[in-house]
Formats: sequence, structure tokens, C-alpha cells
Amino acid sequence: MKEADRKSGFIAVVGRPSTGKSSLVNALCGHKISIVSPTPQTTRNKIRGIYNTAHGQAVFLDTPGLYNSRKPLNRHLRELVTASLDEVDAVLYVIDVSRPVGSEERYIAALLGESRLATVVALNKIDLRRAGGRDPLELVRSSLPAAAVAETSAVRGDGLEKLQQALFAALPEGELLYPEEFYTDQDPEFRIAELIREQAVLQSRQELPHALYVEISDLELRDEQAARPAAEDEKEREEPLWIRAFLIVERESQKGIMVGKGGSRIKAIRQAAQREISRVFPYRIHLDLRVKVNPGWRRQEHLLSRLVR
Ligand SMILES: Nc1nc2c(ncn2[C@@H]2O[C@H](COP(=O)(O)OP(=O)(O)OP(=O)(O)O)[C@@H](O)[C@H]2O)c(=O)[nH]1
Ligand SMILES: [Mg+2]
Repeated sequence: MKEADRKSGFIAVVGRPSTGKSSLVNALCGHKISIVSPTPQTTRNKIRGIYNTAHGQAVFLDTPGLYNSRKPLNRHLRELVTASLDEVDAVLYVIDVSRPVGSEERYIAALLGESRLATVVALNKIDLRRAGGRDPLELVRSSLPAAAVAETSAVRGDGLEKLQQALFAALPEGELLYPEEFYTDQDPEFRIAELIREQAVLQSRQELPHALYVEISDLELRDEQAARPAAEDEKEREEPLWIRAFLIVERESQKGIMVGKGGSRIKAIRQAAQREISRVFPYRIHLDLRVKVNPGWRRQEHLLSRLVR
């Protein structure tokens, strides 16, 4: 392929909560870039996933699910999504076909129509039963008549090739934006905090997934083995990565829920998070995880500005 034919650009991934935006970004990029859970509003940040192909480079901005609520956290999340539309060359609009089209969906379709950005629609979760009511394709045809449409299943990997072609067709010709070996630009501390939050959300989702955030207080590579002679097995020489982190909840009563009976829940979260972190970072992971209360944190504007970005 000639250098001049290469495409590159930024693509905002937008949709209602829990439609599979992060799952699609991970499936396309082939890496765990963004955390995934069945709880709506899992993503709280504008997370960059870099997708390198023979056609060029697409940089996804995975965004929080768009949700109409006046609560301060939701307002911050919504503003982040609308601001990302100003930074991109195209949009990947993800619709969950297993849920009926409602006012939220119509609002997003209209917003994207007004943005005049090149839009590709993924009709996702085609492995599930389609919801009754208005056909989402009809909504797309009326609000976004120029949009390309691909039917996908992020969990089964269906339709990704067609989606990929449509996305690159929507991007301008251009040089690489990041070196080809990069697949994300998140710093390690942020990724680790997200992997811990994912496990905390997965294991507390009946009770308080939205009341949580994670803070890393210490991150240290301890080269304990440097003084020792080289081991036969390279694995034994893997350095330990020490992480001290806090799971922060809103109220004292939530602390007990996160800790669990005899510390069982926090232990399960810690073990699962250690496993997930070691899949991403090639170290022996030592995670010291504690629960802390920050009363009413979801109303603290300065904290929300730091957490939601
Ligand atoms: N059956 C099925 N489930 C899917 C598919 N794509 C995603 N999911 C599931 O849907 C849930 C939400 O997926 P996410 O990728 O976190 O969705 P999201 O749109 O990023 O969610 P927010 O960040 O909360 O807005 C998870 O339980 C996924 O496993 C799909 O194609 N089919
Ligand atoms: Mg997400």
C-alpha cells in the first residue's frame, strides 16, 4: 500500500450506557484497553485505544455512556462526551439492539446528526434477541442518513471486519499519530486503578458500583533480586511490582459492604485485580488494597474534575 493511501484520525466512540462501546474498542484493538462490566456507566474517562492496521491508524476515544441526569457526576461524564466530539474526525455510534429505542437513543442520534461528523453505526449485541418496537436502523436512516452501518457482536467478534472497513473509509488520509507499536497512551497508574475498579464494580454490582473510585497511593518496582545470581528460569527473576491502593466509597455504611464478611469481598477483589494487572504488566503483583470513605465524593466538583477527564 502506498504511504499516501494510509488513513489516520481520531474516532469518538459514543452511545448509551452499556451498549458495548468499550468491548468493541477492546475487540478491534486486540488488547484490554478499557474496562468492561454489565453495570451502566463503567467508563468514566476518555480512554484512547490505538488501532493499527494495514489501512492505517485509528485512534479511538472510548467515552462514558451518554445518560440524561442532573447529578454532578453524570453532568461531568456528559460534558466529557460532548467535548470529545470537538476533537475527532469521525464517530463510532454504538447501539444495543437488545434494548428498545427510547428517548435517550433519539437524543444521541439527533446530537450526532447535528454534529455533522462522519458517523459509522455499530448495531451491537446481534447475538442477543432484538428488542421489539422501533427498528434502530430506521432511526439511523432518518437522523443520520449518510452513516455507514455494521451489525456486530463484540463478545463473539462478529462483523468487526465490516466495521473496520467502514471506519477507515470515514477517516482522512494521513500519517501515523502514534508509533505503530502503541495501543494506548494511558499511564500505568491509571490503568492499574481502572483494573482494580473493574473488579470492585463486578463484585459489588448489586450494591454500590457507582459509589466507588480507586486511588493509587504507591507504585514501586522493588528490585529485590538484583543482588542474587541469575536464576535458570527467567520467570523467577520477574521483579515484584508493589501497589498500594484505596477503594474509596461515599459512606461509612458502604465500607462494610466492600470489605465483606470477615474481609471476604475485599480479598476476592484484591486477588482478581492482581490477576488482571499481571496480564497487562509482566511483573509479580503485590497489591495492598484498603477501603476508605470520602463522604459525598460524588458532589465534590474539584474531585470530579480530576476523576472524569
Ligand atoms: N451479548 C453481548 N453482550 C455484549 C456485547 N458487547 C458488550 N456486551 C456486554 O455488555 C456489557 C457492557 O459492555 P461495555 O463494553 O462495558 O459497555 P459500554 O458501552 O462501554 O458501557 P459504559 O462504559 O458503562 O457506557 C458487558 O457485560 C459486556 O460483556 C455483545 O455484542 N453481545
Ligand atoms: Mg465503557
